[in-house]
Amino acid sequence: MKRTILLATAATVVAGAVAAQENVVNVYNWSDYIAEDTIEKFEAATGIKVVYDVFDSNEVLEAKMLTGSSGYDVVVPTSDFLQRQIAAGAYQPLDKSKLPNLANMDTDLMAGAAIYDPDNEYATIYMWGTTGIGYNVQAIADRLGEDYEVNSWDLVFNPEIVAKLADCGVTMLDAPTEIIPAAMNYLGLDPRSTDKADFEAGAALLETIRPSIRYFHSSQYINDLANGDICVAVGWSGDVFQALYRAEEAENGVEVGYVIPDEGALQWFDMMAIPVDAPHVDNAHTFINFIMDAQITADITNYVWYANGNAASIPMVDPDITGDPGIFPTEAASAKLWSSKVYDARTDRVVTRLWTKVKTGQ
Ligand code: SPD
Repeated sequence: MKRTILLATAATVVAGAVAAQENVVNVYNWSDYIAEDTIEKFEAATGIKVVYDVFDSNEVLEAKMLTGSSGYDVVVPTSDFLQRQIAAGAYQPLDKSKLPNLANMDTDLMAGAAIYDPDNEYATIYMWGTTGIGYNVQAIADRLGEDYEVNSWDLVFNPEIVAKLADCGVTMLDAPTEIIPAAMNYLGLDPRSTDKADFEAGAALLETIRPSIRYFHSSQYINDLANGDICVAVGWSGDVFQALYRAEEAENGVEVGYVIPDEGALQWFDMMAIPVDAPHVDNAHTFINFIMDAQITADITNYVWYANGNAASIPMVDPDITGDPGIFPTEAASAKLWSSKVYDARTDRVVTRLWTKVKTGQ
């Protein structure tokens, strides 16, 4: 009898340990994309431990999603990549009965995201933004004159202009599906075109300016802009604002600006989704619902300077952020934004091959 009780106790302890071990949620999000206290607050509110990893490229996330068995419970693909991954069976439908905070979401923005995910069946908006130009105000004035107005893609795509900036450091995202269409748009072509000749024209322009580009990378530019180590970065809106904020905090005299060029820019949505083989599906829903809490989303926007899709959070967002046209574009600027086209496998191969050539010259 005593032995049975002992065994039962041991079994209970082991079961408890497994349960405790299992009470986790594995999250894979973009770098520099969450408030400093979000995870802490989630763990305190739910008792669920968060294992948090980061990436800075949709291609890296996509490789993991298409291979499967990533071990992640919540991931954050951009909407065009999401669509392709949904088609490949990488995600499971959201159980909306477990997401009461969906009621907080902005219906117009969710309708925009539904173009990629009909009825928002698989994902909800995390943050959204634009791909524009971050720049060091003084470095540009020194090289192009005090009166030069930074309002055009000329700054990076006009070979003569960008050559004058090469010495202070011009960088671009390592994001072929964003940079090649931006070059196409500059040439007067449709940035959503999937015509091979249009991609080739965009890539040819990029090859022309390649000697003036210091690097292609999708996260290093935040600190480099903030420290004055580079002077221009084609980058994501909130990341450039983080650079601006870091420079202000460092009081290092660097003034950073962000512009959505007059010719237009890419607007994108980053979406929270649950991989089809997620090990902790309930916890994934608890996490997504927590993020959609109005105050939690407002805290994230206030920290990372990205616009969000949570209408209920907006009154709690710093008016300097809601009022900044670089973060919440004006109507006139919005009219010129384009959304990503989803590429099929063949188009994707064309873009990848051209991108390799742009970056390596081969
Ligand atoms: N540091 C967070 C960056 C988030 C960028 N999302 C990618 C958008 C791609 N179009």
